[in-house]
Amino acid sequence: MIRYPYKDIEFSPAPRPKKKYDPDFLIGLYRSMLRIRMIQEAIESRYHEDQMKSPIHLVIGQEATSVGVCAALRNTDQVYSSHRTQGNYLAKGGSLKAMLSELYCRLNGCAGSRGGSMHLLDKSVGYAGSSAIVAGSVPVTTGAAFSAQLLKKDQVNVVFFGDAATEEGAVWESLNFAALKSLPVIYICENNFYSVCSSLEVRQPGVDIYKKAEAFGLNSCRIDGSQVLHVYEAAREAVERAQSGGGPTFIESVAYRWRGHGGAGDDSASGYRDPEEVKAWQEFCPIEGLYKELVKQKQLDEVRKNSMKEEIQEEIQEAFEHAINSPNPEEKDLSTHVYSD
Ligand SMILES: Cc1ncc(C[n+]2csc(CCOP(=O)(O)OP(=O)(O)O)c2C)c(N)n1
Repeated sequence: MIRYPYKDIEFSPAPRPKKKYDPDFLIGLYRSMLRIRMIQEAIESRYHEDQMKSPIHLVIGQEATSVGVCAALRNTDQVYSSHRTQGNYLAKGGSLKAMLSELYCRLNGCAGSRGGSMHLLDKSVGYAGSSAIVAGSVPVTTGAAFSAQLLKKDQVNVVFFGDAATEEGAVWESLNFAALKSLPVIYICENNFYSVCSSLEVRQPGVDIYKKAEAFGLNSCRIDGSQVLHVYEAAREAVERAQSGGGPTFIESVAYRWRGHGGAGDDSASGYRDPEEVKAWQEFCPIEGLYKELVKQKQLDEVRKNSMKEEIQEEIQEAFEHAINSPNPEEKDLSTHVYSD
């Protein structure tokens, strides 16, 4: 079966983008998505060198969800995530140098070389952490939201996870508790239709994910995750709800994963999805889509785009050099951060 873009997918009445935004804001969204894409491509192009001693899960195709959500957050709001964490981390402002050092397992990596790509964190920007355990961060974020509520902290707590996480009981227990206590938490389900290489319809009966969340008493919506402004508006409304004591929100953001589940390149040749399907979804590029819109509005052109790309390229080059030239952990570091009674 080929899952053609948007066939049989209905979006719920979610908040619509406004007619007018500040041009700098829009260009900022574009740049942020472009930067994530270029970082992902740079990692991918060097992965075969086998110097990054970490599994990677690229987010190419899914950038708009990270960027749209994080644009609605403040530095003090806390974000948690899953194995596919790089886009979320970068969009929240996580340090690129520290992320690349982590991928190269260097001592100055953001998790001190202990975590690799699936365990990124940068507390200085409110990126509280990510976990390789599918759905693992969902109860943790729910607990953080409960703590924020009890301590009367003005803090919104957000967790990103994939569609397969909704096959774990921990998600539904969390949603139940969050709705019961009206917690300041936002659940972002990045639905890319696949769990490694199992398609959604062989894993779940045909009930829309966001409707299940609705049944637990949460404000829920399904949005087009390749349209950054749709994502931003849904997140903004959810943030306002959380801040005003209105409780949790569940956002199902549909966006296709262009690369394989893990590692570099596409893995469609293994037969679990048709390359034609991948090609069809690539027609709906979140970055190209916004670029065309901004050109139409005369807010961006080829020259500015190219100079943006050059600037980002320089930053990436510098960050790779920093990571590669950083010290490796030594034997004496083995027990640092290890606690036992
Ligand atoms: C509890 C648990 N079960 C299984 C795995 C193995 N595993 C790693 S990623 C993954 C698929 C996750 O799919 P999804 O949550 O939809 O996220 P995506 O990879 O599509 O972004 C699985 C089953 C795991 N890491 N943790």
